[in-house]
Amino acid sequence: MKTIGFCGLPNSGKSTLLKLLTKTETLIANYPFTTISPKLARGFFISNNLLQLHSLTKTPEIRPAYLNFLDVPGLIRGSHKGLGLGNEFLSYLRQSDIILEIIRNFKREDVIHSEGEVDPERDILLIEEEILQSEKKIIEENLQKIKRQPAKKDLAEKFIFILDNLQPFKRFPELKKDLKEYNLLLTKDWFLIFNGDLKIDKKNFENLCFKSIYQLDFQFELELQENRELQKEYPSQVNDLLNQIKKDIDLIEFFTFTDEITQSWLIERDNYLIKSAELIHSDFAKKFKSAEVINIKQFLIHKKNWSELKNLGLLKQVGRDYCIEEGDIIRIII
Ligand SMILES: Nc1nc2c(ncn2[C@@H]2O[C@H](COP(=O)(O)OP(=O)(O)OP(=O)(O)O)[C@@H](O)[C@H]2O)c(=O)[nH]1
Ligand SMILES: [Mg+2]
Repeated sequence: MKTIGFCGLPNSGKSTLLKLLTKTETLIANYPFTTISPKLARGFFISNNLLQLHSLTKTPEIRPAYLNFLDVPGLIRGSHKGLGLGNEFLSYLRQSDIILEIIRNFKREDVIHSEGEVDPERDILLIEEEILQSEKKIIEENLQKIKRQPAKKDLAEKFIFILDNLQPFKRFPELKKDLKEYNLLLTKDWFLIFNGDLKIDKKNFENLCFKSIYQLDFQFELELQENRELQKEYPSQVNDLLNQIKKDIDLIEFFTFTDEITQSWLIERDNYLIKSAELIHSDFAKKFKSAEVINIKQFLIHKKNWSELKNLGLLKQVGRDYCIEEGDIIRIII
């Protein structure tokens, strides 16, 4: 499952977002470096489709798909040189598949900003500078190690290409596969979220390196989660955010159900059915014979059980290289 790592300055709201998305208890406080070790938690993705499907299957258990979120200590000026919890922080972040940069966009006197005033643009530049310096160091060290190995010539060329083209907000997603074992932050997909209620024009940040830019008032959402009265007036935007992230990282949702469990899954778009079989159970992939598929839209229209749908010829019989579509309900035959 994909892991989304949070990158941001201290007190930008990383742990607050983790709590919002994953509903796990975590230490949130108005002083820098509240978080001193990484924390991984699951953000469950409870879609309307899953709930509607469950209302028909009525299984005792419902198990939603999830994304992993990784909260890490804050980054500060000089992190790449090891200041604060710098190096550690960056190595944790490298373990994530995707980076979500969190930028403070709220004023609060009692919450210290490590740079003084609230200034999103300055913070984005600062984080970028730290990331660039840190990546440069890692690439140079690795290049040094492999320089005299003729077998690693290709790899060395790739490192040199990055060093030659290094500039703020430049990313190298095309090298992600070739440099996989190095887990470089510069080959990952980056997303940005502004936390708070101050006015901001997202358009000003569109041409940097972020695949999508979001905005949410974390503190307000947290209060909303705990206050039923407030919920009547203001619908929460947390689920919308999860949905948007899912879409932007190009995942699709599919479903399975047995007599016991109704379950949703997230998988990368354009994947073969056999990949989903692996995800569900490694045995399913090994013993795979064929599969029956119906899209949830049709399932909700007909409201019939599986064998009735089969008799009516509404189930598609597919093989291992069927390409899974958003909303497919799948039954694997082994
Ligand atoms: N007003 C306001 N306060 C917020 C918001 N988000 C977070 N805070 C407050 O800011 C403080 C820091 O939030 P955290 O989530 O702990 O920040 P962090 O980025 O995890 O900080 P470190 O772990 O120190 O790196 C807490 O007191 C939060 O209540 C917001 O949207 N608005
Ligand atoms: Mg924290």
